[in-house]
Amino acid sequence: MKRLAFLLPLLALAAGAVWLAARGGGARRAPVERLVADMVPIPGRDYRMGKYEVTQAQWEAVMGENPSNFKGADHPVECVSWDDCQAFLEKLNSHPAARASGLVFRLPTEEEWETACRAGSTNAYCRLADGSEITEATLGRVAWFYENLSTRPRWLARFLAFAERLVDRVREVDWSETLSHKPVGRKEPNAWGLHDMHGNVWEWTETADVEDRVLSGGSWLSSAWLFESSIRVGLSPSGRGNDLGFRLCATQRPAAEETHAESAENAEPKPHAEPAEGAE
Ligand SMILES: [Ca+2]
Repeated sequence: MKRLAFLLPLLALAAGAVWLAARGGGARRAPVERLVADMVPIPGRDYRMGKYEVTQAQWEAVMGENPSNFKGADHPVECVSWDDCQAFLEKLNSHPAARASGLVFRLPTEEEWETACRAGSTNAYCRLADGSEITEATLGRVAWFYENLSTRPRWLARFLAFAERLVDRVREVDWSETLSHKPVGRKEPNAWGLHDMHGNVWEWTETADVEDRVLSGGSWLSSAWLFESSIRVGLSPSGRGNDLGFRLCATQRPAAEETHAESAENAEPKPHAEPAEGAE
């Protein structure tokens, strides 16, 4: 019996390790591979949209640094200008994981972004997988915004802060207690499986507005009316802010380009190639 009692703490430790592994989702994919795998086909259209806003871990994996003000590996990257996004896209498109996917990555146009956000809804906000449509009253189901970031009672906030610190220490994850954007994918997705289209961080689009570029979706600092799918704001392409991020859009690489790239990679010099029949 004494021997069994000695084993109990070890069993508890093993159970804890199993729980932590399960909570971490098992094997994790590398950030860029994850980014490429998370492109969701948009029904009836020829493009895909990122399931989540681009995260800080993903940005850092491509660019080698993280410019975000509020740090968190699985939070959306922010403080990235439209120009910065172009540099990111150029590097991403030459990454082996991106090339292997056969996709070309870019920013969505304003129209592509709005279609993806609505997921079939014709009202101000998105449609959910169950067919219901989000209203201003139910926006908290899908969006992080300033009014719903700080609704925890003080005692609960203190308890959660303690629990979060404990989990951070064990898993070495940065769970910021500061009011800011949240890790991507914590809110319900829209009917097409896209998270955080409303809120968290504004998202750069490809669309130009005179000399500005259009941002969509509202952010953690916005009020609910700015979350309407059709609301757009313009900002200089060099503008940055801790509530400005982006999400990827991708289209299939043209077959001719793929074949050309493949044949260029596999091409071997053939100095003694026979001329084709009939050729001079
Ligand atoms: Ca967003």
